[in-house]
Parts: sequence; C-alpha cells; structure tokens
Amino acid sequence: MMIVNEQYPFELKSLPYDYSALEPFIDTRTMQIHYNKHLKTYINNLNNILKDYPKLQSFSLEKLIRNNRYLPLNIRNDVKNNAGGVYNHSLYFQSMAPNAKHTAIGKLKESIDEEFYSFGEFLSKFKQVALNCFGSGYAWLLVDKLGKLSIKSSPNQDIPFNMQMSPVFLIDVWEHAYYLKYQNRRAEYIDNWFNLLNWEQAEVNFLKATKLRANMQCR
Ligand code: MN3
Repeated sequence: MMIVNEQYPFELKSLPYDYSALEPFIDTRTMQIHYNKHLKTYINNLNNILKDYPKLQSFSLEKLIRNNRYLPLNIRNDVKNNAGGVYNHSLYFQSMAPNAKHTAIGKLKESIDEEFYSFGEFLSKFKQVALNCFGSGYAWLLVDKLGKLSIKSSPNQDIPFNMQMSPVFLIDVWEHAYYLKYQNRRAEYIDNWFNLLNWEQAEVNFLKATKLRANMQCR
C-alpha cells in the first residue's frame, strides 16, 4: 500500500482512506491540506531537483535517502529535505488507519512487551519522546538488525536511522499536523493519535525488517 511510487517521477496516489475517516481525532481539513498541499509540495520539489540528474532518476526514494552523502554537493541538502519529506509523510499516512485496533499485535507486541515491560509503558515513553521533540519533527519506533526496538525523534525531515535500522511507524509532530484542531496542545494530539495507530501495518513493517535481517545473517 504505497501512496507514492518507488522512483522518479514521483507521483502522489490517492489516500487509502477518506480524508474524514480519522475524525474526530484528526479533522478532515487538516488531512486535506497535509496530504494535498504539504506532501504534494515535497513531491514536486523532489521531481524538480532530480529533473537535471538522469542518473539519480533510477534511484528509489529510500536509496536517495540512505545514500545522501554520495549525492552531488549542490543538491545534497535539498534532496535530504524533500526526499525525507516524501518518505516521512508516506510512512506517516500509512501509520494511521480508520477503526484501528487499540493495541499492538503479533511479533511486534511480543517485542514491545519485552523491551518496554508493558504496552502502557511503551505508549508513555513514545509520548514523551514525541512531546520533547523540539520545534518540528517526528517520533519514530525503529527496529535494529537484531530485532531490538527503540524510540527516537528527529528534527525537520531528517531520518534518525542508518543501514542497521528500519522504521516501524512514526508520528508527525510538525504543527501543520495538528494545529487547526489542537493549536498548541501537542500532548492531546499525541494521546488521540494513539487511537489511529495502524498496528496491522506496523506488524507488517516489523516482520519485513526482521525477516530481512534474518536473511542477511544467514549469508
Ligand atoms: Mn507533515
């Protein structure tokens, strides 16, 4: 369920649920602006940057991000910001679902219980990290190559992981994600956002990341 295709020219597909489907936790207007304006702008910018770099047009979004330091110096920062903007938003909109289950499932649930002692502890730790992310950014649940979970925040459109890690889900705490409904009340937005967390997709991401790692270790 990708909402942006894999490589240049990047194109925004339709959101897999209605703009109103996340009400009352995220309002329709915020969803429309966030998806069709904010995300769309990052996509347009990225296509514009890459249009004069045919070699980079075959790179996947993830490759553009993970290999940022090898890109031409004059576009490196713009690619970081805009490919990051596309990648992070793509993950954000897939980290939420209407009628979500309210608790983790499967292998991810087992790992959360093991790493954070209880589901409640996990939510409270994740909330703290999201709340303490100064200015604009994201809070992430990541899994490393051994299957160990960690919670990290990142500023701007930065990616807080290297080759050893993969994202499970993230929350956008830029003000545009919640300001119309919550104004300055980021804590309330985060509490309500937990009702939307797409645990089924999170389990898929977790299994994919840990299976990849297991295969790599076998070789
Ligand atoms: Mn955003």
